[in-house]
Amino acid sequence: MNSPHLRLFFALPCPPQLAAQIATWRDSLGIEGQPVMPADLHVTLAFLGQQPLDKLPLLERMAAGLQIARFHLQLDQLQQWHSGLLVLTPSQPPEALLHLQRELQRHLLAAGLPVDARPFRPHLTLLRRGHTRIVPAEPCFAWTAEEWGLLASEPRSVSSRYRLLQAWPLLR
Ligand code: 2AM
Repeated sequence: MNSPHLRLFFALPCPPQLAAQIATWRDSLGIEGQPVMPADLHVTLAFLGQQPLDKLPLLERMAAGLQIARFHLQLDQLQQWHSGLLVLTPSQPPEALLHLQRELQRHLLAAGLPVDARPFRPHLTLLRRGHTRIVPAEPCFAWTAEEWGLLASEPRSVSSRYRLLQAWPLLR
């Protein structure tokens, strides 16, 4: 019998107050598509795909061992990517964010877990299957990243929802 699996990824979950502001702004743009719910807004650090539940203790131990300083993230660009993905990105990703992603990737590789070979392009997905030419916009969302976490992506009738399994603080 197959063991139970979860579709896992590490991410920076967007703080609720900022997520509400971003979602209100996104909705005001009037772009058709499948909006990501405010509670699901995040920046992915590493996507692991389907993993057996018994990998969770290893992943949690690995994450708990990473000591990374908190950082400020300025989401200041609105971009349209492949297949109607509308995203917010930082024009200047902070070094601590890049460091966190690199360290995570290094530990995942060492543990024989899958890593994405493509360059890291930090982004927060606002909308999927968007129908628009890009609208002129000058977003300016300041985010102090104080924690990161392991999330499970769970299929729902319309789109996936994301469940935070565990979070780890970024250091002061
Ligand atoms: P996206 O926002 O650009 O779609 C959960 O699916 C999160 O993991 C999403 O933020 C998604 O990015 C990201 N992700 C990265 N690689 C993925 C992949 N191969 N399949 C699905 N999601 C992926």
